[in-house]
Amino acid sequence: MNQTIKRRIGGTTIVACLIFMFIFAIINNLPQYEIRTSSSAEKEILDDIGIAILVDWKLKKAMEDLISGMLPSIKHFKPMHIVLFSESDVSSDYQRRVRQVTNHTIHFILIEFNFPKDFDVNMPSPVKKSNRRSKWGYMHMCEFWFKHIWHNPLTQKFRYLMRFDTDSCFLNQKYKLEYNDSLVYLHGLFTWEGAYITDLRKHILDYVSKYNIEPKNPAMFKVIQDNPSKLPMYYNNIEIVKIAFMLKKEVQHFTDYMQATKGQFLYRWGDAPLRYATLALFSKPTEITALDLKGSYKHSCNGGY
Ligand SMILES: Nc1nc2c(ncn2[C@@H]2O[C@H](COP(=O)(O)OP(=O)(O)O)[C@@H](O)[C@H]2O)c(=O)[nH]1
Ligand SMILES: [Mg+2]
Repeated sequence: MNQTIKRRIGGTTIVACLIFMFIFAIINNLPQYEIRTSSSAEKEILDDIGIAILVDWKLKKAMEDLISGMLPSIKHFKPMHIVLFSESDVSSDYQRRVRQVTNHTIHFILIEFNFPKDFDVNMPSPVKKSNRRSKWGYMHMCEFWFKHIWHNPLTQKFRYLMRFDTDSCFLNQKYKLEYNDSLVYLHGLFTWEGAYITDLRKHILDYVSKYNIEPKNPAMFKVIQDNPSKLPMYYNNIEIVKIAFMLKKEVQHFTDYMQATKGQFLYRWGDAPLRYATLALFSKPTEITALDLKGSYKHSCNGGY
């Protein structure tokens, strides 16, 4: 190659580089409309309220309860999105059967159940051995409803989430789906948890004093403070929750703190007493109300698992 050709190629490369840098600089300085459009599309709201159910597709009874009890019992609801979360795959036969019994839009979402870091899965489970349940399934389930559900991308496409369990059902069509924007939580019946609460109260109170929390709901918090041998909770096999509330920085901080104790796996802390504590600390009394179930809802409908 002679010198003239080499010089020409060198010159062409420099010009190409300059053009590339020029275009790159222009693109970088353009307002990011494209990006904004696509990210807001991802955050697109599917509906104001969605329904979430956790299902173990390996548990035949849970599937049958869902298909013959739960889903047919909410046929009278306005058309809604129902998200069926599971850590196990659902067969196409069950997908078909689920879609056949409901007029609502069904989403099958595969999730992962992970153990806390350095957790010894060979240690004895805090719950009695059951022929139906897996050794750690119940604890994963409780952690899912306490922590993971709120971070799922599909969950975040709704403003409110209504939880059901596979063994829940409506007995009639009296219940009217009613909530308003001022509410962060609509709850089921009040009760006490006396069994699976090892160190739970202590951790809640430690958190409050460590981080100088002033509970937003002093009356609810007093119930936690005043009862050393049991903890208050609302049955949350049915609940309506504002997702933005659960994702608030302070709520997530508390959630992460409690999760880091591994208490849900070590002692089977339920998501219900944890939910009550979350509401006692971070929601105002005016932001909570009872669901108006008036004898129209039942749990469990066909025996437990
Ligand atoms: N995917 C999955 N779902 C589960 C598991 N254990 C329970 N569930 C579901 O979680 C919900 C609550 O479980 P359930 O056994 O009714 O809890 P209980 O009412 O507190 O005894 C139901 O929808 C169950 O089908 C599990 O190991 N995996
Ligand atoms: Mg149940």
